[in-house]
Parts: sequence; C-alpha cells; structure tokens
Amino acid sequence: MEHDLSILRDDSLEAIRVARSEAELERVETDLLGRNGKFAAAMKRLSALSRDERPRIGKLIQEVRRTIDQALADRKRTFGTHRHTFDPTLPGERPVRGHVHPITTYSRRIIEVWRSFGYDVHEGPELEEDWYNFEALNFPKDHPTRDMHDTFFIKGRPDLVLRTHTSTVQARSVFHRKPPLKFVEIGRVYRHEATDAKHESTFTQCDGIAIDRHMTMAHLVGTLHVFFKRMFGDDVKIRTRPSYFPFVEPGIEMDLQWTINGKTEWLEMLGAGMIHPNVMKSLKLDPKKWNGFAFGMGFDRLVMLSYGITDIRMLYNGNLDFLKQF
Ligand code: FA5
Repeated sequence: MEHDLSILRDDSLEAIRVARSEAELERVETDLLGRNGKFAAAMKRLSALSRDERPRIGKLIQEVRRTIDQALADRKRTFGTHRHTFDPTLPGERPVRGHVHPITTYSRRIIEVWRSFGYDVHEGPELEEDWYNFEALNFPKDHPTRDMHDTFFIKGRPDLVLRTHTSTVQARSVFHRKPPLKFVEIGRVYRHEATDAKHESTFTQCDGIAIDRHMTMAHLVGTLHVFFKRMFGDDVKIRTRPSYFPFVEPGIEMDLQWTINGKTEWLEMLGAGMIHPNVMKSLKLDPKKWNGFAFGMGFDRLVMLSYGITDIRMLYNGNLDFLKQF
C-alpha cells in the first residue's frame, strides 16, 4: 500500500506539472480528487486494511493529499500569473479591422464631385424645427400638402420633428448668407411609412441648391445630367417628369435607367425644380432679383445603382456578411 501511495503521489505531481492549460489542470484535478478519482479509490482500500495498519496508512494518505493539494494550488497560480503578466516579446492580438459603410464611402465620393462643380457642403440637424422642415418650404400648418411627408414627432415638443428631407438645408443655410450661392447637404432623413425594396423609414438624401440671377430649368437639368455622367459614365440615361413639391415651381422628378436581374427599368432618383417665390420670401430674398433651383435625391438609390444592390433595407440592417463585400 505504501508503494502504491508513493506511485500515486509521483504520478499526480507529474500530471500536474505537465498540464498545459487551466482546463487541462482541471481535468487532472477531477481525475485525482473527484468522487470516482484515484484518491477516493485509495480511501476505499483503507477500509479493507487491518485496524493496526489503518492509522499509519491513513496518515500517509493525508500527507500525499496535502502534497497534491499544494502542487495543484501552485500550478493554478502560475496560470493565473501568466494571464496577468504583460510579456512585450509576445506578438500582439490584432484588432478586428472594419471599414466604412458603403453609404459613407459613397458620400465622400459624391462630395468630391459637387466640390469640383464649385458647390459648398453644409450640414443640418436631424432633429429639426418644424419651421425649417415644413413652414419655410411652403408647407403651411394644417395644409394637405403636409400629407406628402408623414414623420416622427417628439412628445411634448410640437415644434420639433425628425426631418423628412434634407431640403431643410435650403432655409437653414440660405437664411444667413448672401447670394449667389451653391451648396449640397448629405444626411439622414426619416419618414413614417411602409418599407419595401426601394423605401426605408430611415434613409439618406442629398439636397442641393443654387441661387443666382436668371437661373433656368436648363441649368438644373444640365447640372444634374453632368453629375450623373460623372457618377455613372457618359452614356447614363436620364428622364424627367413633371411633378409637384410645394417649395418649387415648376417641379420635376428625374429617373435613371438601370438594369437589374436582366431587366432594364427606370428608378426614381430625385425631386427638383425652380425655387418657389414664397420660399424666396421666407428666406428674405427678393424673388424679382434672385432665383434658383433645388433638388433632393435619394442617396441610397445611388448607392444601390452603383453596386447593384436590389434591396435598400440591406444598407441599414447591420448584416456584416453583406457589408463585408464592400
Ligand atoms: C423630397 O424629399 C424633396 N425634398 C425633394 C426636392 C428637393 C424636390 C428640392 C424639389 C426641390 P421625395 O419625397 O420625392 O422628395 O424624395 C426625394 C427622393 O428621395 C426620391 O426621389 C427617392 O429617390 C428618395 N426617397 C423618397 N422616399 C424614400 C424612402 N422611403 N426610402 C428611400 N428613398 C426614398
């Protein structure tokens, strides 16, 4: 029995010494000290010994047990210490590297194009005053034209809305500046409406405005056509349709041709028009002296067209498998 105990002790110490991880050490501990472990087996054998032998062997077993407990505790500590020690010679853990979202990549590209046309870039708040979002743009309070943009409201603050378009920049940026001026704004907008492959309730728009003397629809359509040529190449196909927006007169919509899943179709890209004289007056500009054009395009749709994305909702659902492709 003494011989068996000394073998058990030596084997145990060796197993503890060579354990290479905390998990492995735990397995060794269970194997030695668990309910069906080697120790329990030794204790069982103790009961089979004669009364005379029992105290001496019992003492030996306790000694072996203490030795093993101590060795386990020491080995555990070395793992613990290793974990908390900074070893400057070990290679570092590489942080996971991400990249910017396709909407961000694209807005940087678009901004470059508008800058090359001499346009400034402005920003406005997403939580906007009702006045800038609606009233200044000729959407009077309680007027049916407000039905065009259902939005999200703020409890207890009837003067604030989540902006429904980036056209807010027209009033915000023109108000404190003197024409002639040209600028664009890219940003998030919100609408309380059903979503589908081409509509989201949170999406991105790019608005632009140019105010000068003697501006015409030809300037507007020409500017947008050159812009789309720069984005998609000289043979890009555009078409315009008459449309209504309370803040322009006349108003148009512009579509771009795209081929998706083998089918060629028109995709509505933007609303635009000549700035309404009522808006000029809200901006404290004399409509007899100054005029201009404004446009507001669905930015996500540009991104969709460029990358051949068939569902706008992919751009906002945070699915990494999708985003990693860009
Ligand atoms: C407007 O938002 C006007 N502010 C545009 C404008 C600006 C007109 C300046 C005249 C002068 P509209 O609601 O049509 O218009 O939206 C403009 C573009 O945003 C659309 O052509 C479309 O490309 C995109 N868009 C509109 N609603 C959604 C939506 N729910 N999800 C994704 N894109 C949308």
